[in-house]
Amino acid sequence: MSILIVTENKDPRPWIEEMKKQFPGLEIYTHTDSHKKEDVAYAISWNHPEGIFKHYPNLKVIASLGAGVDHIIRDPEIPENVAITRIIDSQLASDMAEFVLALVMGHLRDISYYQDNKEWKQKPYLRIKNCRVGIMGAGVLGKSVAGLLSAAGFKVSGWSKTEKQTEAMFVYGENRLSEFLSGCDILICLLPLTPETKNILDKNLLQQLPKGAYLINVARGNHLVDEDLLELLDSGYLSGAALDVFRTEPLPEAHPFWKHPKVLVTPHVASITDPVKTVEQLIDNYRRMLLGNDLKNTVDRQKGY
Ligand code: NDP
Ligand code: OXD
Repeated sequence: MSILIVTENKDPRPWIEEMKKQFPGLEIYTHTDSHKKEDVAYAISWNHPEGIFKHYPNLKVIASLGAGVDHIIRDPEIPENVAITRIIDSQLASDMAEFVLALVMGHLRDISYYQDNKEWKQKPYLRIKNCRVGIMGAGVLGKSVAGLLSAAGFKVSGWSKTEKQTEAMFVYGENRLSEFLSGCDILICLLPLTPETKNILDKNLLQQLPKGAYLINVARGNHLVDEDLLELLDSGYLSGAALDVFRTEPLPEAHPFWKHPKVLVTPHVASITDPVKTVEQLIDNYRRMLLGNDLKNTVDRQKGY
Protein backbone atom coordinates (compact mmCIF):
# COMPACT_ATOMS: atom_id res chain seq x y z
CA MET A 1 0.00 0.00 0.00
CA SER A 2 1.21 3.52 -0.73
CA ILE A 3 0.09 7.05 0.12
CA LEU A 4 -0.69 9.59 -2.56
CA ILE A 5 -0.22 13.31 -1.96
CA VAL A 6 -1.81 15.74 -4.40
CA THR A 7 -1.36 19.47 -3.84
CA GLU A 8 -1.84 22.54 -5.94
CA ASN A 9 -0.52 25.94 -4.75
CA LYS A 10 1.20 24.13 -1.87
CA ASP A 11 4.60 22.48 -1.95
CA PRO A 12 4.18 18.79 -1.01
CA ARG A 13 7.87 18.33 -0.10
CA PRO A 14 7.72 19.48 3.55
CA TRP A 15 4.85 17.03 4.09
CA ILE A 16 6.63 14.13 2.44
CA GLU A 17 9.86 14.86 4.35
CA GLU A 18 8.01 15.09 7.66
CA MET A 19 6.04 11.89 7.04
CA LYS A 20 9.21 10.01 6.13
CA LYS A 21 11.02 11.46 9.15
CA GLN A 22 8.29 10.65 11.65
CA PHE A 23 7.27 7.35 10.03
CA PRO A 24 10.23 5.80 8.15
CA GLY A 25 9.28 3.11 5.67
CA LEU A 26 6.13 4.73 4.26
CA GLU A 27 5.77 4.70 0.49
CA ILE A 28 4.59 8.16 -0.57
CA TYR A 29 4.07 9.47 -4.09
CA THR A 30 2.89 12.72 -5.61
CA HIS A 31 0.45 12.37 -8.51
CA THR A 32 3.21 13.29 -10.95
CA ASP A 33 5.57 10.53 -9.68
CA SER A 34 5.43 7.19 -11.40
CA HIS A 35 3.35 4.90 -9.13
CA LYS A 36 0.82 2.05 -9.22
CA LYS A 37 -2.64 3.60 -8.91
CA GLU A 38 -4.20 0.36 -7.66
CA ASP A 39 -1.86 0.41 -4.62
CA VAL A 40 -3.29 3.67 -3.34
CA ALA A 41 -6.10 3.55 -0.77
CA TYR A 42 -5.20 6.73 1.12
CA ALA A 43 -4.73 10.14 -0.52
CA ILE A 44 -3.80 13.45 1.02
CA SER A 45 -5.14 16.42 -0.90
CA TRP A 46 -5.07 20.19 -1.22
CA ASN A 47 -6.89 21.57 -4.27
CA HIS A 48 -6.44 18.43 -6.38
CA PRO A 49 -7.04 18.60 -10.15
CA GLU A 50 -10.72 17.69 -10.55
CA GLY A 51 -11.40 14.13 -11.65
CA ILE A 52 -7.99 12.77 -10.69
CA PHE A 53 -9.29 10.39 -8.01
CA LYS A 54 -11.48 8.39 -10.38
CA HIS A 55 -8.26 6.74 -11.64
CA TYR A 56 -7.64 5.16 -8.21
CA PRO A 57 -9.87 2.06 -8.07
CA ASN A 58 -9.01 1.13 -4.45
CA LEU A 59 -9.20 4.60 -2.91
CA LYS A 60 -10.89 4.58 0.52
CA VAL A 61 -9.94 7.88 2.17
CA ILE A 62 -9.10 11.43 1.08
CA ALA A 63 -7.51 13.49 3.84
CA SER A 64 -7.62 17.28 3.49
CA LEU A 65 -4.38 19.05 4.28
CA GLY A 66 -6.42 21.79 5.90
CA ALA A 67 -9.49 22.41 8.04
CA GLY A 68 -11.66 23.05 5.00
CA VAL A 69 -12.87 20.28 2.69
CA ASP A 70 -14.72 22.32 0.05
CA HIS A 71 -11.82 21.75 -2.35
CA ILE A 72 -12.48 17.99 -2.14
CA ILE A 73 -16.26 17.89 -1.91
CA ARG A 74 -16.70 20.10 -5.00
CA ASP A 75 -15.35 17.25 -7.18
CA PRO A 76 -18.43 15.29 -8.34
CA GLU A 77 -16.31 12.36 -9.51
CA ILE A 78 -15.28 11.18 -6.04
CA PRO A 79 -17.18 7.94 -5.36
CA GLU A 80 -19.71 8.01 -2.49
CA ASN A 81 -17.88 5.30 -0.53
CA VAL A 82 -14.68 7.36 -0.19
CA ALA A 83 -14.40 8.88 3.30
CA ILE A 84 -13.17 12.47 3.70
CA THR A 85 -11.23 13.69 6.71
CA ARG A 86 -9.87 17.09 7.71
CA ILE A 87 -7.30 18.64 10.01
CA ILE A 88 -8.31 19.57 13.53
CA ASP A 89 -5.34 21.00 15.36
CA SER A 90 -4.93 23.23 18.41
CA GLN A 91 -2.17 25.29 16.78
CA LEU A 92 -4.26 25.89 13.65
CA ALA A 93 -7.05 27.08 15.94
CA SER A 94 -4.86 29.36 18.08
CA ASP A 95 -3.10 30.79 15.00
CA MET A 96 -6.51 31.71 13.58
CA ALA A 97 -7.57 33.35 16.84
CA GLU A 98 -4.36 35.40 17.03
CA PHE A 99 -4.67 36.50 13.41
CA VAL A 100 -8.26 37.62 13.89
CA LEU A 101 -7.37 39.44 17.12
CA ALA A 102 -4.68 41.34 15.20
CA LEU A 103 -7.20 42.33 12.50
CA VAL A 104 -9.78 43.40 15.04
CA MET A 105 -7.27 45.54 16.95
CA GLY A 106 -5.95 46.94 13.67
CA HIS A 107 -9.47 48.13 12.88
CA LEU A 108 -10.15 49.51 16.36
CA ARG A 109 -6.95 51.48 16.81
CA ASP A 110 -5.76 52.06 13.20
CA ILE A 111 -2.32 52.89 14.58
CA SER A 112 -0.62 53.64 11.24
CA TYR A 113 -3.20 56.43 10.66
CA TYR A 114 -1.10 59.04 12.51
CA GLN A 115 2.05 58.50 10.51
CA ASP A 116 0.20 57.99 7.21
CA ASN A 117 -1.60 61.33 7.71
CA LYS A 118 1.11 63.21 9.64
CA GLU A 119 -1.55 63.72 12.31
CA TRP A 120 -0.57 64.84 15.83
CA LYS A 121 -3.85 64.58 17.72
CA GLN A 122 -5.73 61.58 18.98
CA LYS A 123 -8.65 60.44 16.84
CA PRO A 124 -11.78 58.88 18.34
CA TYR A 125 -11.79 55.10 18.62
CA LEU A 126 -13.97 52.25 19.76
CA ARG A 127 -12.95 50.61 23.03
CA ILE A 128 -12.82 46.83 23.37
CA LYS A 129 -15.45 46.79 26.12
CA ASN A 130 -17.92 48.61 23.85
CA CYS A 131 -17.26 46.53 20.75
CA ARG A 132 -19.63 43.73 19.77
CA VAL A 133 -18.07 41.02 17.64
CA GLY A 134 -20.16 38.41 15.84
CA ILE A 135 -18.72 35.17 14.50
CA MET A 136 -20.47 33.25 11.72
CA GLY A 137 -19.55 29.60 12.28
CA ALA A 138 -19.12 28.26 15.79
CA GLY A 139 -16.96 25.27 14.97
CA VAL A 140 -13.38 24.51 15.95
CA LEU A 141 -12.04 27.83 14.64
CA GLY A 142 -15.02 30.03 15.51
CA LYS A 143 -14.88 28.84 19.11
CA SER A 144 -11.14 29.43 19.30
CA VAL A 145 -11.54 33.00 18.02
CA ALA A 146 -14.41 33.59 20.45
CA GLY A 147 -12.28 32.38 23.36
CA LEU A 148 -9.43 34.81 22.67
CA LEU A 149 -11.66 37.80 21.87
CA SER A 150 -13.86 37.29 24.87
CA ALA A 151 -10.80 36.89 27.14
CA ALA A 152 -9.59 40.24 25.73
CA GLY A 153 -12.90 41.83 26.81
CA PHE A 154 -14.97 41.92 23.61
CA LYS A 155 -18.70 41.18 23.69
CA VAL A 156 -18.83 38.09 21.47
CA SER A 157 -21.76 36.26 19.93
CA GLY A 158 -21.99 33.58 17.28
CA TRP A 159 -24.26 32.20 14.59
CA SER A 160 -24.42 28.60 13.40
CA LYS A 161 -26.87 26.01 12.16
CA THR A 162 -27.65 24.92 15.70
CA GLU A 163 -28.31 27.31 18.58
CA LYS A 164 -26.02 26.74 21.56
CA GLN A 165 -24.13 28.24 24.46
CA THR A 166 -20.38 27.69 24.22
CA GLU A 167 -17.82 28.61 26.86
CA ALA A 168 -17.17 32.05 25.37
CA MET A 169 -20.36 33.00 23.51
CA PHE A 170 -24.04 32.55 22.91
CA VAL A 171 -24.56 31.16 19.41
CA TYR A 172 -27.76 32.12 17.58
CA GLY A 173 -29.38 29.38 15.53
CA GLU A 174 -29.86 29.41 11.76
CA ASN A 175 -33.26 31.13 11.82
CA ARG A 176 -32.08 34.04 14.02
CA LEU A 177 -29.58 35.50 11.56
CA SER A 178 -31.09 39.03 11.46
CA GLU A 179 -31.13 39.29 15.25
CA PHE A 180 -27.49 38.17 15.36
CA LEU A 181 -26.37 40.60 12.64
CA SER A 182 -28.04 43.62 14.24
CA GLY A 183 -25.69 43.24 17.22
CA CYS A 184 -22.35 43.05 15.37
CA ASP A 185 -19.97 46.02 15.14
CA ILE A 186 -17.48 43.59 13.63
CA LEU A 187 -18.58 40.51 11.67
CA ILE A 188 -16.16 37.60 11.27
CA CYS A 189 -16.88 34.84 8.76
CA LEU A 190 -15.60 31.40 9.76
CA LEU A 191 -18.18 29.25 7.98
CA PRO A 192 -17.28 26.27 5.83
CA LEU A 193 -18.01 26.77 2.13
CA THR A 194 -21.08 24.71 1.20
CA PRO A 195 -23.93 25.23 -1.28
CA GLU A 196 -25.87 26.85 1.61
CA THR A 197 -23.13 29.31 2.55
CA LYS A 198 -21.85 30.23 -0.92
CA ASN A 199 -22.42 33.99 -1.56
CA ILE A 200 -23.89 34.36 1.94
CA LEU A 201 -22.04 37.65 2.53
CA ASP A 202 -24.16 39.63 0.08
CA LYS A 203 -25.77 43.06 0.15
CA ASN A 204 -28.89 41.79 1.84
CA LEU A 205 -26.93 40.25 4.71
CA LEU A 206 -24.34 43.01 5.08
CA GLN A 207 -27.05 45.68 5.22
CA GLN A 208 -28.45 44.03 8.32
CA LEU A 209 -25.29 44.97 10.21
CA PRO A 210 -25.34 48.31 12.04
CA LYS A 211 -24.10 51.25 9.91
CA GLY A 212 -20.32 51.57 10.22
CA ALA A 213 -19.76 47.84 10.84
CA TYR A 214 -16.52 46.14 9.77
CA LEU A 215 -16.22 42.79 7.97
CA ILE A 216 -13.50 40.16 8.42
CA ASN A 217 -13.56 37.19 6.03
CA VAL A 218 -11.07 34.46 6.90
CA ALA A 219 -13.18 31.55 5.62
CA ARG A 220 -13.49 31.30 1.82
CA GLY A 221 -13.63 33.86 -0.99
CA ASN A 222 -16.84 32.37 -2.38
CA HIS A 223 -18.72 33.35 0.78
CA LEU A 224 -18.47 36.98 -0.28
CA VAL A 225 -20.14 38.79 -3.17
CA ASP A 226 -17.29 41.18 -3.96
CA GLU A 227 -19.39 43.77 -5.83
CA ASP A 228 -21.88 44.01 -2.94
CA LEU A 229 -19.08 44.66 -0.44
CA LEU A 230 -17.53 47.32 -2.69
CA GLU A 231 -20.91 49.06 -3.06
CA LEU A 232 -21.45 49.17 0.71
CA LEU A 233 -17.92 50.39 1.38
CA ASP A 234 -18.19 53.13 -1.25
CA SER A 235 -21.58 54.29 -0.01
CA GLY A 236 -20.11 54.57 3.51
CA TYR A 237 -22.48 51.96 4.95
CA LEU A 238 -19.62 49.70 6.03
CA SER A 239 -16.45 51.18 7.53
CA GLY A 240 -14.03 48.63 6.10
CA ALA A 241 -13.11 45.01 5.53
CA ALA A 242 -10.18 42.70 6.12
CA LEU A 243 -10.08 39.86 3.60
CA ASP A 244 -7.75 36.86 3.74
CA VAL A 245 -9.54 34.69 1.16
CA PHE A 246 -10.74 35.39 -2.37
CA ARG A 247 -12.81 33.91 -5.17
CA THR A 248 -9.62 33.63 -7.22
CA GLU A 249 -6.34 33.07 -5.41
CA PRO A 250 -3.82 34.62 -5.75
CA LEU A 251 -6.03 37.73 -5.92
CA PRO A 252 -5.67 39.02 -9.53
CA GLU A 253 -3.52 42.14 -9.81
CA ALA A 254 -6.35 44.19 -11.32
CA HIS A 255 -8.87 43.36 -8.57
CA PRO A 256 -10.19 46.54 -6.89
CA PHE A 257 -9.60 45.08 -3.40
CA TRP A 258 -5.83 45.55 -3.76
CA LYS A 259 -6.02 49.34 -3.82
CA HIS A 260 -9.27 50.07 -2.03
CA PRO A 261 -8.60 52.44 0.88
CA LYS A 262 -11.06 50.61 3.13
CA VAL A 263 -9.89 47.07 2.36
CA LEU A 264 -7.03 45.21 3.97
CA VAL A 265 -5.84 42.23 1.92
CA THR A 266 -3.78 39.28 3.17
CA PRO A 267 -2.81 36.25 1.04
CA HIS A 268 -4.75 33.36 2.68
CA VAL A 269 -2.39 33.19 5.64
CA ALA A 270 -4.75 33.50 8.61
CA SER A 271 -3.85 30.02 9.78
CA ILE A 272 -1.67 27.53 7.94
CA THR A 273 -1.45 23.80 8.63
CA ASP A 274 1.95 22.91 10.06
CA PRO A 275 3.38 19.60 8.75
CA VAL A 276 5.37 18.98 11.95
CA LYS A 277 2.21 19.30 14.05
CA THR A 278 -0.23 17.42 11.84
CA VAL A 279 1.56 14.57 10.07
CA GLU A 280 0.88 12.39 13.10
CA GLN A 281 -2.91 12.68 12.72
CA LEU A 282 -2.68 12.03 8.98
CA ILE A 283 -0.69 8.84 9.51
CA ASP A 284 -2.82 7.80 12.48
CA ASN A 285 -5.82 7.81 10.13
CA TYR A 286 -3.84 5.91 7.48
CA ARG A 287 -3.15 3.19 10.03
CA ARG A 288 -6.76 3.20 11.19
CA MET A 289 -7.84 2.68 7.60
CA LEU A 290 -5.42 -0.25 7.18
CA LEU A 291 -6.74 -1.86 10.38
CA GLY A 292 -10.38 -1.18 9.50
CA ASN A 293 -10.83 1.07 12.59
CA ASP A 294 -12.96 4.22 12.76
CA LEU A 295 -11.27 7.28 11.26
CA LYS A 296 -10.82 10.53 13.18
CA ASN A 297 -11.97 14.00 12.01
CA THR A 298 -14.29 12.71 9.29
CA VAL A 299 -16.69 15.11 7.61
CA ASP A 300 -20.31 14.58 6.69
CA ARG A 301 -20.34 14.67 2.90
CA GLN A 302 -24.07 15.47 2.81
CA LYS A 303 -23.67 18.51 5.07
CA GLY A 304 -20.42 19.50 3.35
CA TYR A 305 -18.38 20.06 6.52
P1 NDP B 1 -16.17 23.46 11.59
O1 NDP B 1 -16.69 22.43 10.68
O2 NDP B 1 -15.54 23.05 12.88
O3 NDP B 1 -17.35 24.49 11.96
C1 NDP B 1 -18.29 24.91 11.03
C2 NDP B 1 -19.31 25.81 11.73
O4 NDP B 1 -20.12 26.44 10.72
C3 NDP B 1 -20.25 25.06 12.66
O5 NDP B 1 -20.54 25.84 13.79
C4 NDP B 1 -21.53 24.92 11.81
O6 NDP B 1 -22.74 24.86 12.53
C5 NDP B 1 -21.49 26.22 11.02
N1 NDP B 1 -22.28 26.11 9.78
C6 NDP B 1 -22.09 25.25 8.74
N2 NDP B 1 -23.01 25.46 7.78
C7 NDP B 1 -23.81 26.45 8.25
C8 NDP B 1 -24.97 27.10 7.73
N3 NDP B 1 -25.49 26.76 6.54
N4 NDP B 1 -25.55 28.06 8.47
C9 NDP B 1 -25.04 28.39 9.67
N5 NDP B 1 -23.94 27.81 10.23
C10 NDP B 1 -23.34 26.86 9.52
O7 NDP B 1 -15.15 24.36 10.75
P2 NDP B 1 -13.80 25.07 11.25
O8 NDP B 1 -14.15 26.00 12.34
O9 NDP B 1 -12.74 24.06 11.50
O10 NDP B 1 -13.36 25.86 9.92
C11 NDP B 1 -14.19 26.82 9.29
C12 NDP B 1 -13.61 27.22 7.94
O11 NDP B 1 -12.48 28.08 8.09
C13 NDP B 1 -13.04 26.09 7.08
O12 NDP B 1 -14.08 25.37 6.44
C14 NDP B 1 -12.15 26.83 6.10
O13 NDP B 1 -12.88 27.17 4.95
C15 NDP B 1 -11.77 28.11 6.85
N6 NDP B 1 -10.32 28.17 7.13
C16 NDP B 1 -9.60 29.25 6.68
C17 NDP B 1 -8.25 29.35 6.95
C18 NDP B 1 -7.45 30.53 6.51
O14 NDP B 1 -6.22 30.50 6.62
N7 NDP B 1 -8.05 31.58 6.04
C19 NDP B 1 -7.54 28.32 7.72
C20 NDP B 1 -8.38 27.24 8.15
C21 NDP B 1 -9.72 27.18 7.85
P3 NDP B 1 -23.08 23.72 13.62
O15 NDP B 1 -22.17 24.01 14.80
O16 NDP B 1 -24.49 23.94 13.95
O17 NDP B 1 -22.78 22.41 12.92
C1 OXD C 1 -7.73 25.48 5.59
C2 OXD C 1 -7.12 26.67 4.98
O1 OXD C 1 -8.86 25.13 5.23
O2 OXD C 1 -5.89 26.88 5.17
O3 OXD C 1 -7.08 24.86 6.45
O4 OXD C 1 -7.81 27.45 4.33
